[in-house]
Amino acid sequence: MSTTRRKFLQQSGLVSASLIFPQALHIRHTPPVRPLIDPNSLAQFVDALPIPEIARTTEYRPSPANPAAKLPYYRFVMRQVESKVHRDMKPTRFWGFGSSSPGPTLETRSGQGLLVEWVNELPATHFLPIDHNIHGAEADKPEVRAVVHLHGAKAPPESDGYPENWYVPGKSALYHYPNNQDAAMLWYHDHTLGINRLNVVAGLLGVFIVRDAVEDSLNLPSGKYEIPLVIYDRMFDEQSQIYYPVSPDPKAPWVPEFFGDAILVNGKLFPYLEVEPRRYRFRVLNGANGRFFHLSLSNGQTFHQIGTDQGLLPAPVPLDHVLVAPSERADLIVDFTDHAGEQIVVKNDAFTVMQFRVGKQKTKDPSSLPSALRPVPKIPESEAAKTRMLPLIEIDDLVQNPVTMLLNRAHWNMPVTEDPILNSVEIWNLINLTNDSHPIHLHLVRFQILDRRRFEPFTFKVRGELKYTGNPVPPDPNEAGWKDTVRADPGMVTRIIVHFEGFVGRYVWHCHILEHEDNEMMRPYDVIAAR
Ligand SMILES: [Cu+2]
Repeated sequence: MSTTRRKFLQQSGLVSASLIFPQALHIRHTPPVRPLIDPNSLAQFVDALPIPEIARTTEYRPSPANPAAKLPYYRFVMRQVESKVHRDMKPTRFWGFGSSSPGPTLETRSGQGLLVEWVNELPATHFLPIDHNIHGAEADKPEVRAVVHLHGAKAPPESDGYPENWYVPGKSALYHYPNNQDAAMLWYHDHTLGINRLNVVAGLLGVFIVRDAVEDSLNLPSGKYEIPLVIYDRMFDEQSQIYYPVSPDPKAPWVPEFFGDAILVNGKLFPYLEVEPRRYRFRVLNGANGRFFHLSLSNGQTFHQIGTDQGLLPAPVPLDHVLVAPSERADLIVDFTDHAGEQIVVKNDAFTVMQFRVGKQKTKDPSSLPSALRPVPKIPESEAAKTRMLPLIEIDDLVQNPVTMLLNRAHWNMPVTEDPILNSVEIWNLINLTNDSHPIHLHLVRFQILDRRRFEPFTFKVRGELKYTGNPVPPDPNEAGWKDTVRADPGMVTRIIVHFEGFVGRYVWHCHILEHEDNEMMRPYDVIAAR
């Protein structure tokens, strides 16, 4: 069947669904060589949800910023590991940190800097299909390369995991995270130019939590009642090994999106978690390459979102579904108090993700869900020193299959075009001329969403004029906090307002659909010193 994505959309009437859920798009892949495991053939809820261990250290080393001060030093080793995704599957080969994927969780407090030595002890060959046509992944580059970025961190440029700063097995990099930022759930993952999508699918990701006094004062569920849920999709062959699809052209195996049919939570397929009938705090991360999760509970109960990418919202937002784009975080409070003895399934639309088994025994719950969390003062638009017009573009071949995707019409290796001045405020207009929703992420900074507004793409393409066809739509209540990743929906101009704080230097901004990012949907940007 040679249906292209566009024709499929037109035929199926899925255009509007695809605006938010790009997995509704039809993607052209060649069939896998080996048959795949059908997750629906496996028993559900036979494995307990694993919770990544908290990293511990007793070692201190001098701070690069102030050698008189000593900072906790951690050594995280990237290596090939095996783990069972499901009771009835064979062990799966992963690339993890230490002995697991997701790797150990790092926890720290706001203002408590730390050092991580990210060590590459991966094997000499990659087990996923590299496309040597992709910029940065040419055949003369070593096959196995890695560099770690801490997503959401306000880190100096030399510790940000710049995609070209990759290194090979046997090498390491010592990064300094000052953590001068609010409590939030960050996450670390590979960011290597040209093979990022493959290294993350292989398993190079983990959670990093920053805490602060504001969070402490709220009496939220904590300790064993606060649980990270790292959710991503994979495909497995009948040997239980990770399968990553390829295009029909063996010389150019890149595929424009990856959607697996097996949804893993903390590395397990269909896990269950035994909970007490009380409040829990779930720190949800969408760690998928391209899948947007639209999560709900099978009993229809309402839950509350208290935080987003860069920490707490002004107030809890009651929800019965939550949409989480790749790399977005949702900090959720779920109250099981009235559900003793029930079994509640987490659904991703029609699909099963995991199960909560609520105990029958009543327990004390000293935690609270405050009605106000913290102020998030709006940055006034009048403070913006500059407004940038940044089109998101997809370039297709003659049969409308995507060939590459661009930000601001520029390729990775072209000169820097975004160069905000340190401590200045800018408004970025993300003008989406494609049919996909792109989760756009800026390194270093946090930002606020101003609005999204429908426009006429044709007029913009031909005359470069923005002709709006709708009214500005404010961000959803659960987006009305500090963000570092924003859905730029198709046919919309998404406006964000950014205060460029922290450090001068070179960073990147990119689409967090990793197949897009690897294929040119990433640009360097410079924070420059005021003259
Ligand atoms: Cu994208």
